[in-house]
Amino acid sequence: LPPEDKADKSELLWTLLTQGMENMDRDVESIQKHIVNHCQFTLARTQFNLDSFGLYQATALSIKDHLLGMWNVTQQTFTNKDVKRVYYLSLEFLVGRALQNAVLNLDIEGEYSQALMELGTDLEKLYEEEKDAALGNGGLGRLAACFMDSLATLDYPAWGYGIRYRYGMFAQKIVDGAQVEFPDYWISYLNVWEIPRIDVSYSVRFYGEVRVVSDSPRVVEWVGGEVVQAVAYDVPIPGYGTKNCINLRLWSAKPAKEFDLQSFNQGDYLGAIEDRHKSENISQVLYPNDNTYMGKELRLKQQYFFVRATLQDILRRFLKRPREWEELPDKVAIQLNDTHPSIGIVELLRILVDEHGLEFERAWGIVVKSFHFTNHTVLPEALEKWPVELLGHLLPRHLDLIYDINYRFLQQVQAWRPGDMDVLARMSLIDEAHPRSIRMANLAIIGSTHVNGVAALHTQLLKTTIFKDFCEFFGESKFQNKTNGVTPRRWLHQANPGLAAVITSWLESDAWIANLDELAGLRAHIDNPELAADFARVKRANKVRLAELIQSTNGIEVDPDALFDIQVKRIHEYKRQLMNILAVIVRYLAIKEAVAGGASKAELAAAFVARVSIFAGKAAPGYHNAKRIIRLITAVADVVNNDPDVGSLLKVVFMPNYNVSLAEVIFPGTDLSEQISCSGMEASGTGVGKATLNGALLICTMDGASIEIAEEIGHDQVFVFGALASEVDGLRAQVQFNTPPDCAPLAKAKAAIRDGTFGNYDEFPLLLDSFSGRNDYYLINTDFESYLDAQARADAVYRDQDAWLRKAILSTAGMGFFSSDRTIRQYAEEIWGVKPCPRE
Ligand code: Z16
Repeated sequence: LPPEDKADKSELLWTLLTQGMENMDRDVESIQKHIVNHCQFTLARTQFNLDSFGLYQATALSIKDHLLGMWNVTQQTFTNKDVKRVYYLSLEFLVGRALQNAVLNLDIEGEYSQALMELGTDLEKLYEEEKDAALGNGGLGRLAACFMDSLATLDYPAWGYGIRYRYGMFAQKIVDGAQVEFPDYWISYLNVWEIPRIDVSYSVRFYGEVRVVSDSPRVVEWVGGEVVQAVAYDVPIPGYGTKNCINLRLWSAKPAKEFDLQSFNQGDYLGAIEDRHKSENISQVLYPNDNTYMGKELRLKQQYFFVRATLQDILRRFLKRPREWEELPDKVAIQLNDTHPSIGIVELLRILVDEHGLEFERAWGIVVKSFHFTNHTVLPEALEKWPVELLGHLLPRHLDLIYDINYRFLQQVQAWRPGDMDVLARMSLIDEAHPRSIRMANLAIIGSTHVNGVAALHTQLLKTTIFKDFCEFFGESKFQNKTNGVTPRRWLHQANPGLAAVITSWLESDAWIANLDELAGLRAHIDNPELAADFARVKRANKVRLAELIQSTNGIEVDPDALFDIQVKRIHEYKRQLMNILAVIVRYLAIKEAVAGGASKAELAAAFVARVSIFAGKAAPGYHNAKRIIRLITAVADVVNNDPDVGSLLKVVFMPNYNVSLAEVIFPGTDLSEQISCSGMEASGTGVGKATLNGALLICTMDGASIEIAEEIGHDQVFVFGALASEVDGLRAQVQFNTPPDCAPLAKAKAAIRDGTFGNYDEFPLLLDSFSGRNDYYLINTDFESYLDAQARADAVYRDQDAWLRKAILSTAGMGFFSSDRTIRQYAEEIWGVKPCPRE
């Protein structure tokens, strides 16, 4: 506290607050008292109504108290040192469960485990009581969560900002083989991890009009419309091996403080109350689209609501000391996670010009220096383009400013390439096609200092294709690569305690948890059969655990010794789950043919490696073809799993409701990880890192992060196939203008679907049409035989378990580079200019 705030408080209060919970006792007895206190006084439960969920909550509350002590001192340190902070702005944070993560990061699992055992319960069981915080769709949202873990662990002065959706990612059930969505009402009665900050609240305006206050100097104000209130909810994020604890601030929409007195006075009391509550809609629900843009007004409202509250909060913190506006980029770096928060660029400009009277060019200079932008996709259907009319209606002043920005920018472009009207049309913030729309990626590029892609190939594609003009205009140095990583705390230490223990014992140190490069030390033991035996034992145990889960959720019995072949991720045509299931059909038909030809059990076993094909992932509710793919997978599973000819040679499993917690069970039990996107289309992929870290082998195209992973772990470890990104355009043209026939195995698989082998569902003809002949945009036919060949190579290696284990160990050993700690350090040093700020 600054001295003047301290003045009216007693010395005793000051001392107690400073000591706070900082040095909370970590002994078993204190932990027990602390938990029981929360049972009695926070939750008001007694021995008569204390269930496991209550005990989980009390345990989590006691852990949160530890975190808050750390949190307070961390924040005070950042303030006292007046360091530059980084703000990570993301519409998504796919955090998952928090209890075990916090317990492990605090290194207090032993004490809690014993404390609870003596209270007659099992800490591991309590972990399972927690609902996932699923405030994200997939890769982009989980990346944000991994980044928060790394930012805290590396002591960076960072804040995350997001939205506190009441309904997170929908829950997926499979009903009659098809996806059905259910609401994820995750904050049921008390979210133990959050601190409501009713005092931290900002107003946000929508609609209304722009009024000219004076002509010269030109002063305008934005008035009228609707006003809602954003209230902060803080979630503490602990680091590993540090006493730093950073903050994730999530905004929730509430009715405005300045409610419409008039309608109250006109006597429409109930109507007025109703209107007030409509404002809460804004933070109700996460839009469930991954890699597709949906131009809904409510989504733009969410985006603006989010950046308006966040920027007010950032500026309030910045202005706590007397400052020049030019210092803003020295104290603040704002990272935009995709274009979703990019209207923030215009909002900061508006604040500086309209609210603080800065001249336009001066304000724009400060804005550009403060923002940085990450792109996560080259798919055209995912790029946000807001219709001019929609944006202008909701945010009239912002549309004016976008025109102003564009006018000045296009003048520069014109000076750069005089007479080139095409380049002007391409680089303009306005797409003139009907309906006219604002290209948010163009806005994010010209409003930021750095733009980055998320893997080497992806960044290269940005520079040479969709952002080529901008790269030439601004120069290459503005465009950087930051290859994605995953946090080894959640994805190895927490998810795979067995493998973590093996690694720690062979490296004779657990330093790898905070420095993943240490994994390379495993290579020194690669010829030691005992290491292979340890790897094999752990993998088998993890496969048994996964098999038990499959048994209980799907009712399917699978053999833990079979090859577990796994593709888990959002369902998308470019990710080609369809190609995977078609290859499964080919395998099934081959088994059937062998049986029909009279093959004996032994001959079958010699011809086929026993496999379990596991799928999981959600389809966006409006994405029909993705839902059809799920329908096909479940239909194939029904037939294959119940075919006595097949037995345990092949099982097909679609696990419902893929989420972070399920991923924590699946990746440790994976033998073969499918990363089979059409080349050039998966920006990075992050599941690939989680599987490989856990000793899975990769079957993959040369796409996204797989390329760099193959390089790091050694190409020998990887089953590569398919067209290269550089070949895709040419091959597509060929498919279009000189359509090749289906290759024989693909033709067979399609024929089996068509002739009803897997049932006669309406969806199947539509699905088949969607990728047949000239429609094969994702090059399934083109890559199919090469894919089957890669699968055959995987089978051959799996038969030689020593060879397989060697590759598995080398896979894990080479993953040091793919820690999100490395990624975050690169962002900090090469983009943000922030330094670690450990607590005093
Ligand atoms: C998303 O999850 C991704 C991209 C995007 O435009 C929107 C969403 Cl919601 C994914 C990419 O598809 C994936 O390749 C990448 O690994 C991930 O973002 C994180 O960068």
